[in-house]
Amino acid sequence: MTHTLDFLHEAFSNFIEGGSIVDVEQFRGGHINQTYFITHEDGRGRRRRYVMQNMNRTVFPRLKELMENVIRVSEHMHRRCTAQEHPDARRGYIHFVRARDGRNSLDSEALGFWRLYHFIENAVGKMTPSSETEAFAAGEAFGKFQELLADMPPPRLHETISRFHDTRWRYENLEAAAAKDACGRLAGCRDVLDGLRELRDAALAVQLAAEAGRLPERVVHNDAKLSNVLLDSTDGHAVCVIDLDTCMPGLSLHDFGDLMRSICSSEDEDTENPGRIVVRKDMFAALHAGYVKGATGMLTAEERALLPESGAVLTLEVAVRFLADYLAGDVYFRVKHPEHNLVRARAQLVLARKLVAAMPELHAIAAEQERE
Ligand code: GN1
Ligand code: MG
Repeated sequence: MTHTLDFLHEAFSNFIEGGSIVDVEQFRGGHINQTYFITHEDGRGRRRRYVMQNMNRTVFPRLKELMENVIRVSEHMHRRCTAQEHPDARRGYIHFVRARDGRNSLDSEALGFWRLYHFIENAVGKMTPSSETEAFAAGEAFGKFQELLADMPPPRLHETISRFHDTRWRYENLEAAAAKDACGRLAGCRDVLDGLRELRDAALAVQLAAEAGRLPERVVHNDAKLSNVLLDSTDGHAVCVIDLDTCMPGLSLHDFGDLMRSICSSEDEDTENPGRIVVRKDMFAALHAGYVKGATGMLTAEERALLPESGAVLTLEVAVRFLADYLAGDVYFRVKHPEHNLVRARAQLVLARKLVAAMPELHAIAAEQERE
């Protein structure tokens, strides 16, 4: 475990008084924060599970603003789910637990920055979908998520990480990291760097449309991979969109593109065998249908026209970020071994190439659904 049990007990006791912690499990997913599942038993023998997270201050320098955003988003989701008499409303939003001093998190010099929320029972996050039903459910959940947030009252959400989906800037950072070659790793990854350079035009498709004023700003999730929507363990329906840390003003296509990246690939994000990657067109069809249904008429014709392209855009953007981090010495994404970021970048580059090659077919699928 990254933190000692004593340390975790102390952090937890800032939120919940009394009772005892009966189990702690570290969550192995996520590239940024440290996440623990805590089972607590209160004085009357009642057990409850919580998620306790230690937030990464380097990646999220504006944690106070981040917490304001996620609480506003989850409260708005709660209101909208309740108003719509959503059948599973109780599990449809993240329920944060306030610290005992009334704040929404614990910010301590000694312990770090922590937050706590209720564990959502009987639901799972998946890396790759097992069926078209799951792809549809995930698409619908994120479409609905964007639609539910469309009437969020002002003010605009804080931009907690600036230039998060500024693809051109991500490329500039990669070039700067390659020029610096801080760890002497460039020689071992030139093929990936060249491959990413070749696809730069495809990577800029969404940004250019936005800069031309053709895409509306919306409140979006910005990290809409499949594992960030929990699916019911019994029947697979989408229960809750989680990991709201990057919820910010952005483009609908940023979410759809990330969904494509995680759902339309036959392999994991960090596969060591990128040659095996196949673009799952069946999954794309299900995802596209679910997303458009969930967004219930909110999307403009220009947004809909770029949905297929957004998958390659987001895949390239994250590949560029993985490679830049590899060159800089793994300072941003958590890695399991020294070559991990390079493995991720290579896999995502291969996926992007295959998405670009499949573009005519993806457009044909989307067009057919538009006609129905
Ligand atoms: C990071 O930590 P996680 O897995 O939720 C990253 C995303 C990337 C993703 C790649 C704040 O998200 O932007 O798309 O890894 N989050 C941040 O899997 O940079
Ligand atoms: Mg995230």
